Amino acid sequence: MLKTKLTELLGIEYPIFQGGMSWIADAKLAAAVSEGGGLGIIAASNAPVEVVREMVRETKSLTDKPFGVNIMLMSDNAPAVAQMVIDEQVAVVTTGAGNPGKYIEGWKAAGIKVIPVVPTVALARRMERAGADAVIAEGTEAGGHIGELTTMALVPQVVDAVSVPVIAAGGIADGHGLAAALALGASGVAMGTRFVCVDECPISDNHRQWVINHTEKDTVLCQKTIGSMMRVSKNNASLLANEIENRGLRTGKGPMDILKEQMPVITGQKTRVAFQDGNVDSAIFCAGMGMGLVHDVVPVKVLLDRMVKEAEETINSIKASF
Ligand code: TUI
Repeated sequence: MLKTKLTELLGIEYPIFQGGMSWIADAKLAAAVSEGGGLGIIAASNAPVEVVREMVRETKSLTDKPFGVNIMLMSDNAPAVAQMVIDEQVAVVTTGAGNPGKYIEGWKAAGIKVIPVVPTVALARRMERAGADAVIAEGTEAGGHIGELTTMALVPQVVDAVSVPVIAAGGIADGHGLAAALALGASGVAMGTRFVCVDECPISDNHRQWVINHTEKDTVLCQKTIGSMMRVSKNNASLLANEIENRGLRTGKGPMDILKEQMPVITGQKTRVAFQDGNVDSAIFCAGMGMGLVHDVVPVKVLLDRMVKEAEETINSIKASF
């Protein structure tokens, strides 16, 4: 039994969130995570609002447990999705890639639990003041759009700065990571890369095998110099994107021109197709530094139970050493 401020706040069994992974986090994955005792999350990503609404309704048909919707604030769909989660009475909203301040009052009035991702202590403080129920402190080890601070440095400083529950993210993929996050004062964890390798993840086996076959050294930063740093898997596509970026910088191009030239390589549409056709070198894929901890594809329930058991064993063995 693992009870934290987070399990109490949301009425969930395990303090484990599935991240809002673009093109991956659909109704079936989110429902499986919530049914398994964690918090499943649908990624709104860049999808049309009606597609996201359908995912919400499908998730409700698959589980009675709470689940969340992740809103990517840089997406054009963000205002419409922000209203849709109110209309559909979604239990939890998480946000990424921006400041959700202007939406928080409306979500709170609708009884939604609001949990923004924060890459800094300052934003954590601002989000608490704006009414956030918890924050996800995401370190630079995470896949996708990231900040500069490591999970180890960020999480305890956010814990000290706010009184709402803190969820640790970035580089966490097993029970040791969960135990470590709790030791840092977090009330739970969020994971993306680990949830790629579960039976319920709706992408090709090729891609899952790529994650299993690669390690902590197989991620790379993209778009660092043009203001939108992302951690992605090191493959032909990300190496090409970085070549374009480096050449652009050498020849004095501005960020917008570099981005325009990179677009055919980095576009989300390519990633979406590649997740289905299994061509793992044809597009960029978000991946976190915890990749070397992922060794198998298992049902979500097996992953969650195993992780919590490993965290308990880890904590007990540390206790026994005193
Ligand atoms: O959002 C993520 N990870 C993501 S979003 C994404 S889609 C994308 N595609 C291309 C470029 C950028 C994104 C892929 N991965 N994680 C949560 C996260 N949020 N990480 C960092 C932040 C963040 C950054 C700045 C949150 C708030 C913020 O606020 C700035 C401000 O306005 O104060």
